[in-house]
Amino acid sequence: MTRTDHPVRLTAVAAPDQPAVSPDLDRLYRGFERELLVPLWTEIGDLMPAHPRSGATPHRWEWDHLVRLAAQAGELVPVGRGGERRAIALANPGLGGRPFATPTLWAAIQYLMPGEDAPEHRHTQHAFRFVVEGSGVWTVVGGDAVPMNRGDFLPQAGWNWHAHHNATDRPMAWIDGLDIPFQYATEAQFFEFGRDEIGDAERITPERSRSERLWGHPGLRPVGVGELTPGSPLLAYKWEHTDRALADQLAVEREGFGGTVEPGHAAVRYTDPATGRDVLPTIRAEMHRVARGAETAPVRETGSSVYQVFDGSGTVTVGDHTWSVSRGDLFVVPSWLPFSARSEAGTTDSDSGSLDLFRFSDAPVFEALQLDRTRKDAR
Ligand code: GTQ
Ligand code: FE2
Repeated sequence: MTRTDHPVRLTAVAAPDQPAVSPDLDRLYRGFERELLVPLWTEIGDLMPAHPRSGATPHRWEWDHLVRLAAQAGELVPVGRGGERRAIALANPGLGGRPFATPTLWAAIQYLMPGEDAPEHRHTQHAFRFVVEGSGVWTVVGGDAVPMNRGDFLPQAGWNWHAHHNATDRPMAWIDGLDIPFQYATEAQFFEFGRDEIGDAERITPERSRSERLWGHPGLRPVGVGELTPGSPLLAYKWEHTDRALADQLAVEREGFGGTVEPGHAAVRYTDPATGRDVLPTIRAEMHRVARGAETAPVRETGSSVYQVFDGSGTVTVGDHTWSVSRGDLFVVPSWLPFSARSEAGTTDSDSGSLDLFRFSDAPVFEALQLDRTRKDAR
């Protein structure tokens, strides 16, 4: 934009004790425009609101629709160098068509056809994969092949080389979460291409990655491992552990010893086994279980979240929006809007009736900047 474009456009406004916009006042505003100046008094309500007013809108995406479109993309759009990934991002309707689920978070469905590879690259953006259904893809992070199965959470901190390969004869879908919108605002991103083909030594399909064999034993830190890079050194958090942690938490609560967030609401946070902190510098991830017939109290928090229903069905409320949700559905909770969830008794005998919600958020950023606030609303 050149200096002569005068991108500042102002409407003269009379001050409260001034009857009207006088010619002098209008001249003052044209002067502001020419010099690229904007007075605080016309902007303060937007710039310094009494409480957060997110530009993002509560919205829900149905998994069936996402998978159907991703499968069509699988038939029509090749994956390879340049586009890098067959990933299709959730675009929040309040964010002007940008591929941003919230002002800070990217959420996408990624799809790989049988035998396909997504080429190696690295970037400063922090990322994770979460698998709601299917199996058969290995993500190769720094040469370590990590299997992906239903319920697994796979963090992958920025600047690690990574590629994905589908070793089976079936397509696979999963979701990616990244801090792309946050890093876009920081203007501090870097990106590099890696090898066009990963080595045969990495196109292997181990049941457990090196990282899991070193770091996947509760409370046991490998003594011989040297200096660590940012983010969790554990590259996969297996569903069997998450599931057992939630079931045990609810059982301890039922025995009268507490341990849950609130009655009938168990939750675990994925943490870095080396530090006990969040798995990624900018992203927090959790799994919540709302037991059969239980309901969570409405909570407001600064910062935004994306949820995916992992299992069960129920009703979720975000601000003025209420949706029925079931397996795979995604929805967003913008900053400072109250969120609550209720499980619905399952329709089959085998269904436990609980609602399992995978959640990721930008909380580590807000905590680091001391901008985190939480308020429990009265029901
Ligand atoms: O799988 O490496 O959804 O780099 C967006 C950017 C996935 C990935 C996304 C990425 C990736
Ligand atoms: Fe990537």
